[in-house]
Amino acid sequence: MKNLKQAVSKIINETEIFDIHTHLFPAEFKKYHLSGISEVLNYHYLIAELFTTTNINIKKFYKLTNEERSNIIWEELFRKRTPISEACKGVLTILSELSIDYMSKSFDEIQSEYCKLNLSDLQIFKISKISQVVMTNNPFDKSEWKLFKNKNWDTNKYLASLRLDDILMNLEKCLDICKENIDRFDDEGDLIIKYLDKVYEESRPVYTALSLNNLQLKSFLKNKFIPDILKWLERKNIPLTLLLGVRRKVNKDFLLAGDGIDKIDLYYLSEICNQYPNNKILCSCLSLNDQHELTVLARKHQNLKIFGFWWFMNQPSLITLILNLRIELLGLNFIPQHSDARVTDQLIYKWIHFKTLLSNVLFNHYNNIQIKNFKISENQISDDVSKLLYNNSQNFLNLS
Ligand code: FIX
Ligand code: ZN
Repeated sequence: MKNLKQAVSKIINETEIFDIHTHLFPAEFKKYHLSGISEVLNYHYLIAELFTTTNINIKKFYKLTNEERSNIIWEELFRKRTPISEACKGVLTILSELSIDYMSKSFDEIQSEYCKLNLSDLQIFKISKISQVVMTNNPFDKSEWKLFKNKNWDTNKYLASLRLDDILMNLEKCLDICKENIDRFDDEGDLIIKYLDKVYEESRPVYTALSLNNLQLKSFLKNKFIPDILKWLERKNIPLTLLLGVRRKVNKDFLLAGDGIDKIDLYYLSEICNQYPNNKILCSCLSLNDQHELTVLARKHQNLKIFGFWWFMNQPSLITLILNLRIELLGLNFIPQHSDARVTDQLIYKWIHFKTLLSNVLFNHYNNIQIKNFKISENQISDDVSKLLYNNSQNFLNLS
């Protein structure tokens, strides 16, 4: 095919996206929905960069309003220094996509121009070609769970997922919440399952997720509640999503910006896949060290699907390297990216950055098979890209 490069890039830009892991909430859920330039600058990736680049007093910084914080971040990272990190470039991508000429303006001017655009979440979905996002919903956070009492938002655009980290981290609190909602139960295991049944009915989640450090991963199969939870997931036919390799509070003063990477042993992931062959497992690992083994495991377990470039992995140099590795070992049988967006506007940059990398990587692979006389058509490229950005997720979540 002539113009293969342009064809791949055009198809990628026109393909609808299913974003399988975000921390977004619909605009109707006002207290939790984040949008706008001030929130974009208050991203914990940029806050960590600010803390380690300057000598700013962390406690004082956290006492400031979001407005004041975003002003400082803009001044320190975008004006006094060259905004060259991936998180900074993300902000520049958003501003340039929205045609805001930030170089010649003060931060106040940038903000007021941004505000005037009055972008809604659905407009941002449209700009970014996002058709659906999966939220992260904690059924043990009473205030956040009110979302499902309202149900005044588009449940086809914002799908739910149940985040169960609290069962491992704060069991007593979880049991109290279960008891407030469930009158009759046999034992604690039965209580948790009955509560999961209740929140399932309320939210219709597309998967259940847990983020684990190494110790939690190692002891996962020994946890007395896990066999019942896995049986429950099998009955509901929804995957267990494992986000592996986080070490929470490496620097606790940094708060949300203070989490780091743990060293994990993926032998235990393989054991979960072996012992529960009827459960579907979605997995993303935080450290570069684990990517090769994770990819090999996805070749060995039919019930395991890799997704995304999570957090510290979401760097262009690493994405290119590991995307190639995944294609080399798995073909197109993985879910290449999720945004992890917390602020709706971040969808713009997260997906533009990824699509540029995907386009280059796919072009090289198609070019390579063309040299071997394989005739690739635009339709076939379109099918491939749809698998990567949409269908692989939909199929694994049983939505299609
Ligand atoms: O645990 C998670 O789902 C993480 O993605 C987040 O909690 C993390 O803070 C984040 O925003 C990473 O992108
Ligand atoms: Zn996340």
